[in-house]
Amino acid sequence: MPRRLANRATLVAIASTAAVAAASTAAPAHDRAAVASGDVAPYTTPRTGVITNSGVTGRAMIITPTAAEHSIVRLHAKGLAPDQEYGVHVHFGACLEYQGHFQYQVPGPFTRDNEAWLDLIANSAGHAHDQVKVPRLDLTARALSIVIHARANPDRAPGQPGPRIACADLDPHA
Ligand SMILES: [Cu+2]
Repeated sequence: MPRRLANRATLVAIASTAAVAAASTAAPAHDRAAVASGDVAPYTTPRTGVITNSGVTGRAMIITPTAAEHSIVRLHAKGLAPDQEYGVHVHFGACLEYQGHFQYQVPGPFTRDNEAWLDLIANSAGHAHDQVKVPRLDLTARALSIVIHARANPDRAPGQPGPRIACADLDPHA
């Protein structure tokens, strides 16, 4: 998958650049990249469109390098059904605000290009990870979260991603 290989190479490049910057100028971390991260947890409050107590946990992170035109969205999860695929999106607002998909153009099309999507494909142990390079996300403009849905994204399998099964609030930090 060229997209994933490119993304992984980009992350390595960012890490290398950061290491060089740290050695030569000792610049504070927030001068190199903005980072927001959080733990993935199951929903516990019953609600329409939500599956509670899915047992899915993990860690989510968005990295926005200073002055870059892109961000990296990264997700690890476990507790998934073996060999099953799950659609994931960056959503506006906190997990318990149940807002819709983050969109670059609002309102705009519900597409991978206008939103920030990931695809989790669980291994036989129910673990999965994905990382994507997307157009720049401003991590301080408004709250963001990452939502894992019960089924695959619509451009990868018939149907819709379905109910939410787990979520991470993304807290910006320096
Ligand atoms: Cu979603």
